[in-house]
Amino acid sequence: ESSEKWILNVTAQTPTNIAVIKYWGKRDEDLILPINDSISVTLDPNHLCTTTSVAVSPAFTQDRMWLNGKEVSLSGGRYQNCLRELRSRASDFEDEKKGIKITKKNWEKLHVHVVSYNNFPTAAGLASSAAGLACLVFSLAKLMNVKEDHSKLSAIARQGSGSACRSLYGGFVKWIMGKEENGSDSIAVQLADEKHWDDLVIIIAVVSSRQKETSSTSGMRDSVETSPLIKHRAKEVVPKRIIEMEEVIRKRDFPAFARLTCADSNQFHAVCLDTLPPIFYMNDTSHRIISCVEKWNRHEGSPQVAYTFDAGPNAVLISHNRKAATLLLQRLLFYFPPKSDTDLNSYVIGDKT
Ligand code: 2P0
Repeated sequence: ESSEKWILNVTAQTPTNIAVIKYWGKRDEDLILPINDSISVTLDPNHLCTTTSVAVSPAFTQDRMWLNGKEVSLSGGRYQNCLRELRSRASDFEDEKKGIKITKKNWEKLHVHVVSYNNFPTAAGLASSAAGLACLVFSLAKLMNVKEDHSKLSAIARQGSGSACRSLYGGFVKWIMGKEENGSDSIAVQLADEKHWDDLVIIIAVVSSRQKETSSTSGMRDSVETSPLIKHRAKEVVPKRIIEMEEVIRKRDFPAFARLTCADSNQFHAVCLDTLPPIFYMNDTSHRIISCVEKWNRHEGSPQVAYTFDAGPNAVLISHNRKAATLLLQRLLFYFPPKSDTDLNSYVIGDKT
């Protein structure tokens, strides 16, 4: 009948986040519960973000999703966990004008379609799961009229991908590891909003556009099973760094922020090397960028730029302000000169191709 020919949709946009105190290692693989707290900064939504549209209609016969124009399967456990958690919290919805009425019970039977785009090349190996899963959970929650606050939604996004829970807030965000076995207290909280420290400028140096060889999920599983260093890190090092980092962010103390951020990135990669078999996420170009920034920071007397590397060779460079960012770009272009015919918008520092 005509009254059943409706479609209801919601579109949302979510930026990715970059950890300055890293998450690496789970204590529960299914619920995605980490072995330590982490802190991240959420990027400006105009860059590195995911746009997701979700729709529901009685005409849909199954849940389906398209990522960057290609259909992907929603049958994986992580997607299913998120969908189940959201459906169980859905509320009644009514739009009299359009003749749409969905009761709480109907949500269990109705199917959704999801269309998601990253505004950056997924192949560049830049964190895409964080923005993607956060956006999926947020847009579905809006569509299904889920009446939960951001922290509850973060616990659902966490079950899609750990780092995704931190993308539900802007500014600086802490993912609290929590104590509960069911994960109910493993949530993200905002430490400071996006206006608190808005003179920071983040530059991402794409070192290689190739896909990483070891996924974060399997890499951190191997680290938890084999690295002696990861235990020391999670128990002794990170808890102190979290307290220090919160204070440093509150005070906007850039030199201390840079020292902590660089040290934590380096320890995360040391844990990777301490894993059996060792995991190499950084390459020679990454190492050259570190040396370049370290030398410059020493020369300046107090750090002007912080570097941090995730599960790949690309450098995330956080500059104190626009002036430091301009000087940093000059240095990068000097040390890693592009070929004369390079399009600077897609210029990759280290690819030999
Ligand atoms: C982070 N990373 O804190 C750390 C630093 C990579 C290095 O979170 O298995 O894709 O989906 O929970 O979230 C990447 O791990 O892994 C990550 P899952 P995820 O940002």
